[in-house]
Amino acid sequence: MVMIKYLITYSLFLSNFIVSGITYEVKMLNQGTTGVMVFEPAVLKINPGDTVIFKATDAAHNSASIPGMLPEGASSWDGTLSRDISVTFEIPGIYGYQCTPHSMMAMVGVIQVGNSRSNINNIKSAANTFKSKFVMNQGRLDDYLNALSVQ
Ligand SMILES: [Cu+2]
Repeated sequence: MVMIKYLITYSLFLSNFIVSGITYEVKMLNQGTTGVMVFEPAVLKINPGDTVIFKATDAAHNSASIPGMLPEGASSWDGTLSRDISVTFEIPGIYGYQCTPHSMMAMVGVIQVGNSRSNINNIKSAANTFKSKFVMNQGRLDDYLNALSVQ
């Protein structure tokens, strides 16, 4: 009887684990190892069903999806300043996001969900428009997208 209980508990644990996916943390920082006003890590490859918690490690940052830098059918998100936000990614493809008040400083990040790169051309064209407003770190978004393609 104890053994059966154990097995049931164990299989419930396993199915929870599979359904809920893996949780990653991305810190929102004034100063990171690669520069100022950064997400860390800014480049992530995850699986569908995984969750990313954007941590308000430093204040006055948020995480918000960039219009035009989402796979078709994916939901946008727009975090509150200085608050953690948890986003679960179900739809495969490439996502670009920003910190709204520091987007001019290229405080951006990219996430690839699954192996689908079907929206890479849309992402690149949106990135070209978006990066024209950067006043510093002009190469960051391109570097991140390139880093994603070799992962
Ligand atoms: Cu910021």
